[in-house]
Amino acid sequence: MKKHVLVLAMSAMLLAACGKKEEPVAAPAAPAPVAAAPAAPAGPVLDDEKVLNIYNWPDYIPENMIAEFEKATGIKVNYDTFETNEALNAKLVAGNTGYDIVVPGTVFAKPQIEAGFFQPLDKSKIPNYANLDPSVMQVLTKADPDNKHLVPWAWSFTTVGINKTKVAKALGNTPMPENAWDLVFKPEYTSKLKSCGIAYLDSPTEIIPVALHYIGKDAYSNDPADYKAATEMLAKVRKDIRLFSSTMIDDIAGGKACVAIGWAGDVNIAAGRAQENGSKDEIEALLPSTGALSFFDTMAVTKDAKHPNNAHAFINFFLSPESGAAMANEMNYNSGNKAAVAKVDPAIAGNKTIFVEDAYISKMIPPSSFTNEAREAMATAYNAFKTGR
Ligand code: SPD
Repeated sequence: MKKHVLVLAMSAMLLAACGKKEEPVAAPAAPAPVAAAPAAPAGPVLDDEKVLNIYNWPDYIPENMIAEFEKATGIKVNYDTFETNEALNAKLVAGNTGYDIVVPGTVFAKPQIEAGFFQPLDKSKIPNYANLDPSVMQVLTKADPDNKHLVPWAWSFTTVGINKTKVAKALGNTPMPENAWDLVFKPEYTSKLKSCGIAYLDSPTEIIPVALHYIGKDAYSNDPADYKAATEMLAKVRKDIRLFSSTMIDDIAGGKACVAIGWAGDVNIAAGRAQENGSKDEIEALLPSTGALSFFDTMAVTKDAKHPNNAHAFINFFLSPESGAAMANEMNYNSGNKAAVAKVDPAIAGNKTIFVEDAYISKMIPPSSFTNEAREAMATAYNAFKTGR
């Protein structure tokens, strides 16, 4: 990766040097020739049809980003959303998605790349690729060896989010546990917190891995026997779970849930939304003592994209320092864009659940992936737990 950054930097230096050398040649001595037209600034290569179809998670893009891209390029963006990796995967497996860019998590992207769902990126059309954080690109190689198909959209971690005010009231004299996962997995706590609402993300590949981690197993185990052990633990708290949610931000901000298994970025969004709605309650994403599960969502261009050039133009736009900073400042997500960091608001840059400190990063469980068979077994185990069977 470092080599790649170096090569890009060196090419840029070479180009700059070449430009300087050419200047005297372009200013010839008399007799004056017909003046050459000034070179137009090289813009991105676009497709004839000025359209781009994007499929992404909800609440995951700064408010004006699409409008700004449309204004800069004349491309009309159609933007749809999905709520789980499973939903996106089902679309990709069915084929002919109609989307040019999709945003899978790396846990799913590995088998998706292997299945040939994405085309390799043409990095010559993404000059802002050089802004990416090499350490993030290194993590992506687990799903995408050689970084051929994916660039980061954002990363964060799956954790426990709480409405501190409501949780303190519901727990009464019981002190907060040392390990925040106890709040959502240990009957001693869930039996008290059910009064103010416990919510789980509604997806097998979100809940089973954190449950596996809680019972001391590999969060990315491909062994169905481990799923059985995880759902045995989960069955003990099933009656206390109020919601299996795909609208977590509103559920926390609106008071339907006081504790949730959710994504740190969304919990931070919920905190801001509750404040906007006039709530004085403190909402926060916790850093469990045993670690949280980091995740990386990525952009990929579908293999049959009808607008691949427009897709590359959007990826380049997204990888600008301004877009990266907007992802942090507005959406509370770290986009893995190193050049953006200097433009991030100090309050956001100091939020340890957005810009996670190295000491906690080393505690986090990095993403891995599941085989298709394991995912099926996991879905069966999860559905049995959810329906209380
Ligand atoms: N607001 C949308 C956040 C998207 C999060 N994707 C999470 C994937 C984790 N496995």
